[in-house]
Amino acid sequence: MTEPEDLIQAAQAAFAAATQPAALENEKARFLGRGGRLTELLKGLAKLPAEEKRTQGARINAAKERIEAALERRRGELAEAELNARLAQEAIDVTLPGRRRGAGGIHPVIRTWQRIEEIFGSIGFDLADGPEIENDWYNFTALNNPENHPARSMQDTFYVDASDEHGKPLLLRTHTSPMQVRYARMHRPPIKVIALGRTYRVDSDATHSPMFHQVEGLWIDENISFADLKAVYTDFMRRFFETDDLQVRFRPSFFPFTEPSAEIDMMFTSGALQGRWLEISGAGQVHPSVVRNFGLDPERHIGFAFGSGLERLTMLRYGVDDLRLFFEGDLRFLAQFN
Ligand code: 2U9
Repeated sequence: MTEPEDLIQAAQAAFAAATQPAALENEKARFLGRGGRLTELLKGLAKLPAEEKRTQGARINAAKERIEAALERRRGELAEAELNARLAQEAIDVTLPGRRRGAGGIHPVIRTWQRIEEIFGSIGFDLADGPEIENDWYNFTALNNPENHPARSMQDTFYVDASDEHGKPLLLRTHTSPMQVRYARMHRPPIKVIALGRTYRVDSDATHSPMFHQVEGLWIDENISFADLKAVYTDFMRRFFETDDLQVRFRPSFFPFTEPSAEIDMMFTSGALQGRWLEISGAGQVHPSVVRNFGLDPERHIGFAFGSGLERLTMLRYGVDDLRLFFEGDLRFLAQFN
């Protein structure tokens, strides 16, 4: 028959061999459980004479206490080992660089917008503003665009489900010109103003987007000529592209709101794009009917205007060949401009 002291040794060895809490609890059941080895010893007491029963009972109780103490100790050791293992695994290396929140950047087209504001601001041009949802008069009629002009068709212009006070449907402005009209009706000449903003047309391919950005300039005074327009525009181009190696030419064209009208081409005389004429803007002398819509006498006041697409200017400045890249929101593209 096992001696109580041998049982202590056996339990200590079994507890030490258990390396997981679950295994330790199994060993506990084997030694201290109801059908365990200590219970077996206790059952043996019944057969003993009274005197021996007392001493043997005291030995068994002492053994039980020692085994329970050994169990507690081992539980403590395993819990500590588990904690240490977790700490080692989840250690934070405080010397690693932190994960920064990515800094946002300015969209390349908006950079162009800001540069244009700065350049024209420096030569005394004011900024016009106005709504993106316009009425027919400011977007078309005031700009000498007749009722039957194709630009007014549903295929070219986005109409809104709402009308102005004359019952005419509201629309998404097709150019920034209505801002200039609003400005010119509120100010007296000399007027030197630019208008920048989002514009909308039913158009979508590699060089057209249904939403795009324009800048337009308007200069109204008494003794100005096409030469002034050409000088201002050439100076703007040189400052925008940061080079003097650039030529500008005007070709005859047609717009309802200007007469005469011109397309403006430019050519770099150095660099990657050198030697090719590039269409960059439209321009012209403001049509007499439009000048009258400002409450001015076209015999006295001359106006010059130009208009450019900001996407086109941005594409040429950075060498981007597909306008859709500006609107896809792909950070691999956009991050290059910051
Ligand atoms: C007023 C009177 C006249 C603005 C002008 C153009 C010519 C022109 C296009 C260039 C590329 C727009 O983005 S684009 O498609 N613009 O060709 N714009 S003259 O003329 C005005 C503006 C306001 C009161």
